Amino acid sequence: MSPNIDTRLWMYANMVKSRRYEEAIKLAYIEGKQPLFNMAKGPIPGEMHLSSGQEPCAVGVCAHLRADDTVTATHRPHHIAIAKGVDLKAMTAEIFGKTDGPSGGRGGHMHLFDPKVNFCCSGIVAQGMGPAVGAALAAKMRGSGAVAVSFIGEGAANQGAFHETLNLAAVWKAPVIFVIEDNAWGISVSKRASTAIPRNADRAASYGMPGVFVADNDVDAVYVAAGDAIRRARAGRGPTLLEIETWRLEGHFMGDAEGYRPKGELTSLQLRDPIPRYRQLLCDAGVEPARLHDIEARERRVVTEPVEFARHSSSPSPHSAFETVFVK
Ligand SMILES: Cc1ncc(C[n+]2csc(CCOP(=O)(O)OP(=O)(O)O)c2C)c(N)n1
Repeated sequence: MSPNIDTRLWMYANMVKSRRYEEAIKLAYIEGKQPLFNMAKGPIPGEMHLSSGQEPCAVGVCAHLRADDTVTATHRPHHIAIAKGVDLKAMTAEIFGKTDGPSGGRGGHMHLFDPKVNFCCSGIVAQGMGPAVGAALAAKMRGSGAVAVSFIGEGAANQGAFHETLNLAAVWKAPVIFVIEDNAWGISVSKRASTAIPRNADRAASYGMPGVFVADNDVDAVYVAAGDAIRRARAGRGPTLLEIETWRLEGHFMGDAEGYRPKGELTSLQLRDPIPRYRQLLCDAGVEPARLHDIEARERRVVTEPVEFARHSSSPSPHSAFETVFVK
């Protein structure tokens, strides 16, 4: 089913929020970092994987989700967390390594969670797939009608966990949707160099589930494909594998020199930036530019407060480092 105008505006607003958020995080991240990959310096410690360009995957799927649906995401999680409705202040404090984060600053940007909306993510590639199947099986046993969605990069499709979890999800007819965000690169390794077949969606056939490919980072097409898969899961008809062609407009991580990108690739991707493209589509559909302008102004304001909150939150005391570890 195609998205109605309210859903389309929600998806646009969420994509804008996500992009403004990544821009704000990027600016804060580079403060005092010289060279850029000096992870110990500046207000945000550790690595930083930005999701700019991949927003259609997050909004097109999460537009269908309820708070009790589970989402597991990856080391590149901000766009998905935002679309799932994760508390932005707490999330930002975690990214800054501060005590107001859900893990008291110990998890950082790759290890965010929010039990209110059943969201978590992990820096370990393919890690979220098993827990997503577990959450889906629990929902099925409880009869809650909830689903689980496991977001992964295309690099994760070559992990053993991918094949094990797809198999078990199909055996159990679990209400789970596996979403591959195919940005064509696993760090600096191209998909062509790592993956035996061009379309990971074809792998679904090995596990007797539908495999659906969505081309061209197309927001509305993601919404339609995800809606079909989620309705199917809620109706008790089991899992789906969704492969979305997307692109990252930043390096693998902040400080990545991106020497592996073919000349001109980034410029051509920037020209196909999904956010201005969607804006144009909405204008062509008759949405007043002033309405889009209001949304843009509102979302720009929304990201300012969490960053200020995180900056002013306190840092954990050094001896609290041992509070959450097992010591013999
Ligand atoms: C199990 C495991 N192996 C290796 C790594 C190191 N690593 C971090 S990100 C990454 C590439 C992931 O590529 P992809 O899944 O396509 O996601 P993307 O970064 O493109 O979003 C690798 C190999 C890891 N974090 N976990």
